[in-house]
Amino acid sequence: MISVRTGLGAAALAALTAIGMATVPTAAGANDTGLRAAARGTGTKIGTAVDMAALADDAPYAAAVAREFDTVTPENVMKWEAVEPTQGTYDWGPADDLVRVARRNGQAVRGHTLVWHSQNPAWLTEANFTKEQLRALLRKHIFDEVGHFKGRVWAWDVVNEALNEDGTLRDTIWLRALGPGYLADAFRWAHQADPGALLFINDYNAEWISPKTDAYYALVKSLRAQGVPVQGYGMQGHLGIQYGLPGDVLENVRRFDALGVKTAFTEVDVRMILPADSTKVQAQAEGFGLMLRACLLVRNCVSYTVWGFTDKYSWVPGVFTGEGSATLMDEQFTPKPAYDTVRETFALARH
Ligand code: 9MR
Repeated sequence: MISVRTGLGAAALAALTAIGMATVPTAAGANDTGLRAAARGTGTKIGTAVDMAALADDAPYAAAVAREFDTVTPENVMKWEAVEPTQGTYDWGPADDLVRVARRNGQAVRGHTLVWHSQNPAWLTEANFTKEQLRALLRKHIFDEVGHFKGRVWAWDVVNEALNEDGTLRDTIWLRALGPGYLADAFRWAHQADPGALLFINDYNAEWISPKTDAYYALVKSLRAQGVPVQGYGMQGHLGIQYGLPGDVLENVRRFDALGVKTAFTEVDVRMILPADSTKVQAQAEGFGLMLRACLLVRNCVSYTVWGFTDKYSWVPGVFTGEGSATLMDEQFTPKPAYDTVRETFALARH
């Protein structure tokens, strides 16, 4: 399953570089190959977040998950509030279902996420526990969850969204209880629980060069220098075309790549202010394309994951009022230009 990038051929590199900001022409006819086929041989897996209710109830959705993607990420069912809603009582059911489906489909699983400030169980509060107890709880959570899925999860988002926009550490229950050492501890515990899993740190607004990504880069560098088992860093990739598309994604990814860490785009979607029109949809395709191109142009970008592939189940309209159309396919699963861009960009990188 796990392929190692051996470097793009010179022709593929030249082709990718020459595309610049333009989108790739759409191939005529139906998508008889799909994204999964297009990504084969590039060293980069194509993935999606999966909505478990949709997977169970919507057959065309489930078929598309199997056809189009090499990896799956549980959109919600591996988060702490989902796996331990009552303290001491685990519910692994939905997450186990996803792992089973992935196995049947020959897909790798990206585990998401172990340490976060959000979607924690209601019982997990600072009022209920001392700092020492919180440290013990975090350690137990990581050992229990990573241990439960040992050998079945390819890569974990160990720590999610640890940074503020100004590059300081986010003030969370974990920073307050454990201090900044919680980052190294979390990775060490996860590595002990499953030495075979790839361990990622993950964040949003991480795609372009900024105070946040300068700090992100410095953090990854310093953790690695201390021997902390951080094998990769994630760029979530939630863009909105109304803000303009970042022109320095490749430059940013390259500096991390030079540290010898793996890159993953982990939650890509490109939203717009509704209603969508053909200009916006074209800009969206460029957004998907520029992130994938940056991924394919560095040595070690192991996966490019979209945060859902159809507008039918996207998180975006529920959170950003008046925005949407953020994914590769509309609500009827009709591919948009972004789908073709992703497919053709992968196809150019095959070697
Ligand atoms: O897509 C997820 C949505 O269904 C949840 O309600 C939400 C809760 O915070 O989390 C969403 O996924 C987030 C991911 O876990 C971390 N990065 C941002 C994603 C979008 O909010």
